[in-house]
Amino acid sequence: MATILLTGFEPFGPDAVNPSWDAVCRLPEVIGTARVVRLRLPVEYDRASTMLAEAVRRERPDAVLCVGQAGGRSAITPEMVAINYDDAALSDNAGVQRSGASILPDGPAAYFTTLPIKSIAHAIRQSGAPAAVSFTAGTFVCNHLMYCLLHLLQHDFPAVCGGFIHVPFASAQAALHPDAPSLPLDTIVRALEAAVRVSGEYLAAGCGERHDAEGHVC
Ligand code: PCA
Repeated sequence: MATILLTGFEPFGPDAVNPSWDAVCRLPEVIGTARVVRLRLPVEYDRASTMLAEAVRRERPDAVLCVGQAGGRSAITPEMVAINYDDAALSDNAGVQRSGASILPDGPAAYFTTLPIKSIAHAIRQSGAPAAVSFTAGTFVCNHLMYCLLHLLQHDFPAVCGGFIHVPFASAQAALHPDAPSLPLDTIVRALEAAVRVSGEYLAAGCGERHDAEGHVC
């Protein structure tokens, strides 16, 4: 059985909750062909990526799927790419603010996800939630974590797949963000369950690209 390491974040900014962790917590321990191992991460550039690297070395997962909140988005968005750039007006939870800093000065400009995000987005929509592939994970802690994860995997664990999914606000946050879209937490949980199921199937199939009837990657 494959092991998938799933991470979510603690709350940050004005929010008392973060639906990424709240949803990850509610997932069952076994989903399809995969066993789920969970990790709650701080919203801190450096500590989040260090804790994730430690967990990858400890747990030896077959895939790593990190989840974060993207307030203002209306859909669940598997991320295509992480860029080598930290830049946010908001400070992280350790009080660190970064303006246009490279994550790794000698690292590549970007890393692409190694999870089948088109299939994941499709499966999420079938679970009843809106989903779309995203081509920016932002320039705050989530992008930083995804970049550091994919760098670690490429260099030290090339057989391990990695990716990131942003989720909208949960309905419980709507009072604090009346003009932003939100989804019921149950819907986010079902969506992540679908994402893990597809990732497990992808691992079980040997990580080959999937193609639809017309030969397009899906
Ligand atoms: N979202 C932030 C960081 C933590 C989280 O859940 C982001 O999108 O960078």
